[in-house]
Amino acid sequence: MRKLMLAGLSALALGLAGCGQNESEPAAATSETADATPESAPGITLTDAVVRLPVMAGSPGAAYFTVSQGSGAPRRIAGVYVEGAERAEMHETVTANGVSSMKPVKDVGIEPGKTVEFKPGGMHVMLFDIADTLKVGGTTEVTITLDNGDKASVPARIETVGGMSGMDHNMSKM
Ligand SMILES: [Cu+2]
Repeated sequence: MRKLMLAGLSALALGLAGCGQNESEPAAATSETADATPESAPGITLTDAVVRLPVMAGSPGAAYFTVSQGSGAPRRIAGVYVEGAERAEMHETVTANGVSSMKPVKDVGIEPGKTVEFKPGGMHVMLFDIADTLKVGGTTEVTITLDNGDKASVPARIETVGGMSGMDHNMSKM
């Protein structure tokens, strides 16, 4: 066995990194003292979390939620994790010359007194490789990680792309 195998592996890793390198991002997060409680970032409130499953299995899904910061220094959301999704990327929908497209964003700023919404047509989270354990009508958990390493989690309702009551998806099935 030569280096071929290694080369293959790193090519795979690159492929997986795709458009968002969030995962292996060194970020600004220097490891804090061990007594910090990372699971509940002080002053951070996460609400209205929804995970939308793709209509076609294997396609990306999306996650939406609202973040507000009540106190503390301005922070950046450095990463998002959705239980049941292999990978989550923060994206922003941009419209130029009447054409909308989306691009990955590395981090998203928050500050006290300000509310940031992740929603369709704006900032959103794209979900890749979604486990089939996530079912419409169920719940999962969305966790954000801040640039200082603090985290905040919230339960998210699971819907289809049709969302609300739109489309003709049978919610009781599955
Ligand atoms: Cu997107």
